[in-house]
Amino acid sequence: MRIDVVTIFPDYLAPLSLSLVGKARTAGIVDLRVHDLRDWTTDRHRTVDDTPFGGGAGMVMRPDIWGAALDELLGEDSHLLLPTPSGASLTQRRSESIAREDEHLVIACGRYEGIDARVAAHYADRGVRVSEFSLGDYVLNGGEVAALVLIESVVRLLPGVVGNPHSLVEESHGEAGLLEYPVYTKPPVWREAEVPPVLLSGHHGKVERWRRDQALARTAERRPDLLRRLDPAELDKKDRATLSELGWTVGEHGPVLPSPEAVAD
Ligand code: 6GU
Repeated sequence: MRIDVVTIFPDYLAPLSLSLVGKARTAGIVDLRVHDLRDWTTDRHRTVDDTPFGGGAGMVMRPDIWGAALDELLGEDSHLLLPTPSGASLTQRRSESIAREDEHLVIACGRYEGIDARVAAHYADRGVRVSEFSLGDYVLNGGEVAALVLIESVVRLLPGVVGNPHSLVEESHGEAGLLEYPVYTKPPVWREAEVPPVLLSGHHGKVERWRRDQALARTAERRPDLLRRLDPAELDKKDRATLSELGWTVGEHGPVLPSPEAVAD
């Protein structure tokens, strides 16, 4: 996969030489290049922004500078990604489809109040695949951290990057739609806290059941929104018993937590 990142802070992307992504680059699995947007400016001050039409606080990034950069970097089969707090949330399913389908990503990191809205519209009109994405419901100073997040989440899914592909299966936000169960290692007693005995039992079936129950309980507690989205066909009798103990019932469309009023009736 080829990835081009455009930013006014190329140094922000330095961590992409480290760890797993750094190794994927050295191994030739990903060809990643970081560009300074100011290289496409033509004035002495290398200006990339201007005041917003309609007034208001802050500055907006100029479409002409972005247009010059993106015309040069986008090819026939590129996917243009724009990190913005007003984008659709990045999910594991999105990262998986990018890792599976895209050959070339161009990530345009905005700063200030964002990039002139005509830029995304223009490339979409020209037939480029354009996606505005967000990391979540909070505001960052620019798209650089979001680019790091997107790249790490996609690159680790490329064939040959993660040593044991099985470790991609059971983790949180995997196909089961549940958060991951808690994990433990040696020593078996640490500051008087013991590892759950079932994990030392050597009984594979019991370990699997315990982990599934822990994943269900954690998801119910921390992410009830994810639990509601589970397909009831994926829930067996023991899953339903565990959920029932947690106060949930499995309806036609998935698990539901009866409201206190409904219980009182
Ligand atoms: Cl992608 N960009 C910015 N600036 N803020 C964010 C974000 C992105 N996602 C969440 N907050």
